[in-house]
Amino acid sequence: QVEQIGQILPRLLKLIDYTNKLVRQGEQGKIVTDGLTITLAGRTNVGKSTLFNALLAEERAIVTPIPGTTRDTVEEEATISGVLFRIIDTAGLCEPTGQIEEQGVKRTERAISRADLVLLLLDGSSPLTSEDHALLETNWGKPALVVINKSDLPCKIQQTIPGTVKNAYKISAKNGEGIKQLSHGIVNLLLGGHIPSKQTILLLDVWEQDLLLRVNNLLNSAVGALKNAQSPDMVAEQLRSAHKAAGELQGIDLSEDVLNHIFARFCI
Ligand SMILES: Nc1nc2c(ncn2[C@@H]2O[C@H](COP(=O)(O)OP(=O)(O)OP(=O)(O)O)[C@@H](O)[C@H]2O)c(=O)[nH]1
Ligand SMILES: [Mg+2]
Repeated sequence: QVEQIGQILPRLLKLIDYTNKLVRQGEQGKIVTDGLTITLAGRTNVGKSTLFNALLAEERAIVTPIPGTTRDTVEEEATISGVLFRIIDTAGLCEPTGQIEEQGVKRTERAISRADLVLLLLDGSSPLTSEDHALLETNWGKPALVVINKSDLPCKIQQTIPGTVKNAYKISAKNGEGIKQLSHGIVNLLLGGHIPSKQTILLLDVWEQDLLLRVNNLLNSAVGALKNAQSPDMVAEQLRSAHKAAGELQGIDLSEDVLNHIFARFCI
């Protein structure tokens, strides 16, 4: 038995490696088809809409020096470094003073909850306000980057940014300075620098993705059970389920008879 377990374990670990790779390729496939969502957040007047336009390379959102210009979320698609992104410009996060602001803040919060990445914008040309501080202390529960805008003006904020998000990019949304570095930073953070290509992706539907994750989980459980010297029956049951799910994934309906036949020869 010990000898057989010794043989099974490396093969299972190899299979887990393989399914891990397929899961990653499936995630990349989802990114290619669905894109990733970036939400621009920050207090009013920091330059969210200007950055939004710069990322889209078009004058889509209204930009004015008047705080509170953007009242509603505005959403557009853009390709950054060959990756499809959905970028959402939002109403500045502030203490709402009326019904419009209240609705705007609610929509901003919804846009943040949908985001794969939050870009928290600060205005580097004026000292941090209590609103900036509150936003810097926010736990977004997802990847976030701090972007210090208006680098074309004299800097009025400390180099070391307080709060939970450590990576800060200096840009001028108005003249384009630092936008390239920011784009690289975004792709690095979300994709580990790997641009999904046709050769490295796997297009799976939700059902297939589910099955693949099930195979992966069951194989991991089987390995855990083997390592903890749990009953061979338990290991066999997990492997049997993993095999069945892998069969389904390939469109093969493995009936009980077929499984019994396979597992009759497969003794642990
Ligand atoms: N000098 C300078 N001004 C900028 C820059 N980015 C934005 N601005 C100016 O800052 C003001 C506010 O810009 P917006 O893009 O409207 O700011 P916002 O964060 O969308 O503001 P709200 O919609 O009110 O929340 C405008 O006058 C912009 O021209 C920049 O990089 N440099
Ligand atoms: Mg705006």
